[in-house]
Amino acid sequence: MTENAHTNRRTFVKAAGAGSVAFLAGCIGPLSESEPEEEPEDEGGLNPAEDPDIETIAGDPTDVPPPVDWDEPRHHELEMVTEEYTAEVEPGVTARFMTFDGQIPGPMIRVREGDTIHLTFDVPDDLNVDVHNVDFHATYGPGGGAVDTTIAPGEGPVEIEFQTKYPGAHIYHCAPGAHDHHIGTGMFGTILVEPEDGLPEVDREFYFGQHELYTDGDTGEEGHHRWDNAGARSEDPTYVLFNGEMGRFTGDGEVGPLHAETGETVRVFWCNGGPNHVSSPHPIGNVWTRWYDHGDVVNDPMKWVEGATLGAGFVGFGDMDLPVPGPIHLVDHSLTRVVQKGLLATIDVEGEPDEDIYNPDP
Ligand SMILES: [Cu+2]
Repeated sequence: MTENAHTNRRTFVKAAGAGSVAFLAGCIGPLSESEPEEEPEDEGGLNPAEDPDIETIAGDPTDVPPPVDWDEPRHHELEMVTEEYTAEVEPGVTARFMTFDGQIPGPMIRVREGDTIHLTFDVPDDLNVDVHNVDFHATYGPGGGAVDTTIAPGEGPVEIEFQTKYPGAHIYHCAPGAHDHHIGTGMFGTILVEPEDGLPEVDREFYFGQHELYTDGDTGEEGHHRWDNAGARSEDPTYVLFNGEMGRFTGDGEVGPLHAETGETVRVFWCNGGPNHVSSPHPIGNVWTRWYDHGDVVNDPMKWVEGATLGAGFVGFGDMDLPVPGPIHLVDHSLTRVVQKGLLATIDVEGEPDEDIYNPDP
């Protein structure tokens, strides 16, 4: 995508004809043309972990486009490519992921109310085995664009154009029929449509995608995990993750905690891909000074709330003040998902203590 709407994506292919598979994307439609994955047979264990074909599937939470700085409607060229990869969920555990642009969540898109987006969408046959599309909750139109972007590998690219008529933080996701499989393994992201007057300024912004991974293995069981339709039907995920990888942004993780400083204000975009579970976003050791419930940027945000309910398939976001140092743990307060299924990220706040506010040794 050009201009400020989107940050750092790859190279893409030129436009061609449109896909023709019609269905009720955005609702429950008929199954995609690809075969549903077979139910795994219980043979007493998983296959060995596979060699990952990407270093990580996790998007960088600091990779957030800058705030809108224009005050007239603008045109954006947006290019999106779907990419399927085997990657590690945690050491010794691999799974097959489906993504927009090779990362979970898909890249954050940031535009202004009234802007126009020209999307070129492709499903290259060397990176995909399944049919994909994209449903933007930020636009009017059949399936949010999914009806006209549905293509099999090698069939594209396709193009659509849409206007962002209403503001808010919205999700985009794949909706091919097997919505749950494609979203659960990574095909979702955020499109933020800023209101005409913009949003309050903050010092740092972070972007996370929560999702459920349903597999034929147990949590932590070494080997290659395959998508499990039975687990999805009972809505009993093996993992609940930020960005497709367990603990990547914690004290134990590959990257470690994210950084902020006392005195700053930070914003967290929380994209709950689902596909099924309502989230209860909470910052342990802090509070949402402002919480933009379900991405509502028109009404006054909620104030000083410890958490909120965030439906599956929606985006909320919150701002925090950082008066004292220490870790802030981002959790879904349905805490089994945190302590047993992998959902945790940490922001380490560094700076001077304020013992009037918090004194660890009075
Ligand atoms: Cu898909």
